[in-house]
Amino acid sequence: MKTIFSGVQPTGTVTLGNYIGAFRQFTELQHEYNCHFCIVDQHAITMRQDPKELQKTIRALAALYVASGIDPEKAVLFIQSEVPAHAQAGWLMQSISYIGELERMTQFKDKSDGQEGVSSALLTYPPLMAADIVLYNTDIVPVGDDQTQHMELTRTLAERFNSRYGKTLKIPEIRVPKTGARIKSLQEPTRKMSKSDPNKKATISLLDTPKEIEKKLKSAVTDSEGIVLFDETNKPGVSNLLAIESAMSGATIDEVVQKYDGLKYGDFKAGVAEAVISHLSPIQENYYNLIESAKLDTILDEGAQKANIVASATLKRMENAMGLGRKR
Ligand code: ATP
Ligand code: LTN
Repeated sequence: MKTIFSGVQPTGTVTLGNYIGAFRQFTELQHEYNCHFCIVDQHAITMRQDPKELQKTIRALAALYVASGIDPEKAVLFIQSEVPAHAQAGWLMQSISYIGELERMTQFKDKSDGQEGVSSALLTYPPLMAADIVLYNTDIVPVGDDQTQHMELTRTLAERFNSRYGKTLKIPEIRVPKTGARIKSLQEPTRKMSKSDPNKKATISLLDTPKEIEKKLKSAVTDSEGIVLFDETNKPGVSNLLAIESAMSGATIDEVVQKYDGLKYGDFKAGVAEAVISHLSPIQENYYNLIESAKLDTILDEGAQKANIVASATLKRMENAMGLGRKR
């Protein structure tokens, strides 16, 4: 059976973009693959976080993974910082990364642009991500398409490791969803919807109430044409809403376009809101049942234990290959 690894940062409430680009794939894949899903809290601290808030966000993210359909009997769900091999292997991957290639990462450029006191961990984020992935002998990494560049670097680093130290690591492949790989901001539909966007009107969170969802979609930026058509270049706002409804209802984009043929944007937005609300309501119900439960802790404890076994074995192989410590 092939192995899957993916991670989501606990940096805010999971958005519809994360759900459509990542979570939705995870729940489908868990039936066919040996899956590992991680709450990458060590990645989150590459930007400044409030410790109390971070702890809450980690738990909420864990609950949302399970509420969206991750079955702990089928997939290993765990918190990155509870498996020490990640930080250790991250250091090893840093030692084979070049500063120049890290500085070229667009996520680094975007997140450091205009900031004072940029953390050095923001620069060395990709070798940690590469470590996350190779530790589980991962074949496939399901992510949204904003992670393409990081995945290319992950492959480069794994190949570099193997060519320097002998074949030790598996070279992973990226998997992006056919539709919904990049859900856009509701306010600036040329930018991606992002958990950490300070403008709350731009994102729909998985925990938004029906009223909030209706309101945000009503004020979503579209265009002045008044025709519901899929054209990402000329009609990014409308196309984004079409992609959202298609992901929520399971209908194809063409079917959704047909549904709104001849209708006004007001009706279109109300229809999209209805599709989002009915898709999210069972997830929200599961979430509120789980968030305070001891069951969630058991899932995370067991997940960390299982992850530790695989990850520490790979770490040992990496250290041996590099000649660290004494031969074991
Ligand atoms: P942040 O705002 O803190 O950078 P984020 O919203 O970009 O967070 P991540 O934790 O970086 O979210 O990503 C989690 C997963 O969601 C990744 O697989 C990523 O590719 C995917 N993803 C993030 N944003 C979108 C989006 N707008 N559309 C589709 N997939 C997305
Ligand atoms: N960089 C990713 C989060 C992430 C990840 C990973 C995704 C960290 N480690 C390993 C897949 C596999 C992001 O910003 N979305």
